[in-house]
Amino acid sequence: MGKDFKDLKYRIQVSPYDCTGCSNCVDICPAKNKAIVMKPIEPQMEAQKSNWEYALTISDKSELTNIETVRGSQFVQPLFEFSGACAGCGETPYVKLLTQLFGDRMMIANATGCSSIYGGSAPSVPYCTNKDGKGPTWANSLFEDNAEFGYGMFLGVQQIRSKIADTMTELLEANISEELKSKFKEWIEAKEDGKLSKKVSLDMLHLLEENKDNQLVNEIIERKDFLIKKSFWIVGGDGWAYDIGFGGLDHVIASGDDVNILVMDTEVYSNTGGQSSKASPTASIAKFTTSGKKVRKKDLGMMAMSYGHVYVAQVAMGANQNQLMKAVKEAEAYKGPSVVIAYSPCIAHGIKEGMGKTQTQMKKAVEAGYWHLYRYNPELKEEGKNPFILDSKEPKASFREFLMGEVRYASLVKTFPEVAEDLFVKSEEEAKERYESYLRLT
Ligand SMILES: Cc1ncc(C[n+]2csc(CCOP(=O)(O)OP(=O)(O)O)c2C)c(N)n1
Ligand code: SF4
Ligand code: SF4
Repeated sequence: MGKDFKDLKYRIQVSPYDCTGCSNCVDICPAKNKAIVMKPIEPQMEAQKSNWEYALTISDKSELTNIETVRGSQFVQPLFEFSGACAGCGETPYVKLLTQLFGDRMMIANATGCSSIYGGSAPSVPYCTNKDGKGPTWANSLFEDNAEFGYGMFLGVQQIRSKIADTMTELLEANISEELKSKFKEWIEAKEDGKLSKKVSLDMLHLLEENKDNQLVNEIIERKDFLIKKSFWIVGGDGWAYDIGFGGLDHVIASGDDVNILVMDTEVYSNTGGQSSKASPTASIAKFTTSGKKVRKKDLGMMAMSYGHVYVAQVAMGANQNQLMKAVKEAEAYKGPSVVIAYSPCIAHGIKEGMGKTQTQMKKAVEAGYWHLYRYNPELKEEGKNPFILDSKEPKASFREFLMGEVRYASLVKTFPEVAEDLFVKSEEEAKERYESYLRLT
């Protein structure tokens, strides 16, 4: 288990009540002899019941390790669990990871789409709290204004936190304990740093209580939920980000403010049954483009990069977990707007090998040059370095084979054979052009 977990035992315990049976965990288990295997639900339901209940009594041990690694992050309690998404959904693992890294100080603005439905189907919600009662703040807005909605949340919190800073500055001249004054100074310094503001804020709480006779200290106590820097995440699908909510997304990234945007790109409007969006690539079949899409996929990342001040990354969990980890950490730490575009296989793709292979399908997409991994970090520019890092290797696998592995492409051969070949060639050429355009930035 490594030095950090010395003398401890490790077990992966699946919840028999909530496992959807997608089989991705088994598919991607890297051990030679799989550490986890699929078995029929009966009699596992009965057999695993008491194991699961016991597992729930075990305390979180994540403080023993560095949680900002792929391995370490998975020891943290997810604050998003057991959603109602389809088995094997490519979107949900990204949301889960975000809550493991930032969940206790996260504010989420969720665009309408699959993520708002599996994220909040009343009366149950998959978002939960940790042992300290902390968890993500979550709200869903309209499909057309989610970026603005999230930005409003950001501005509101920013206003409250500036008020706290003003009150602390005023209190530096008041008759309160010197210890509290020095904590105020520390907080003002650490205010915009997620980890540091958490530490200083927690250390300050008992001092605030001890000085609560002071009216201004009381005003800070009233706003204590805002002492820790929030991690703002504006999330949604490609229909929202590339299409109907794009104007708002553009407005928000142009602001230069510190918000993070996660676009889960299923390349269709998934929640309403798979309509074509501006993220759908050439030749793909979707509703409104049943004879294959004639126009190329929009390059949202490139558009965001054109500002120069926006952190942009394209990721695919199943293709490179380390790159995803780096991108998410960098995006969150960056003091301006960040856009992370995450490839998300979906039932709408008709993956021939099934939804148990969604993680593997992401890997195939990258190896075939269908999807590209990169990070654009404006901070590197300030250090005199190239801000663009292409994380994908030169594609070597067959592009056509990748397309033929999904019904959204393969069925075009049967339904519109006269256009299929030309559209497949066009799609491949466009993907190559896209790769070359990234290569030129390196
Ligand atoms: C203005 C508006 N148009 C249409 C809809 C209907 N609608 C709800 S979710 C959705 C699709 C969402 O697609 P996407 O953003 O790609 O997210 P996904 O479901 O793929 O995660 C649509 C069209 C709506 N809610 N509001
Ligand atoms: S990855 Fe799929 S099969 Fe494995 S535990 Fe999770 S839901 Fe169950
Ligand atoms: S329709 Fe697609 S994006 Fe929506 S929950 Fe199912 S697999 Fe996930």
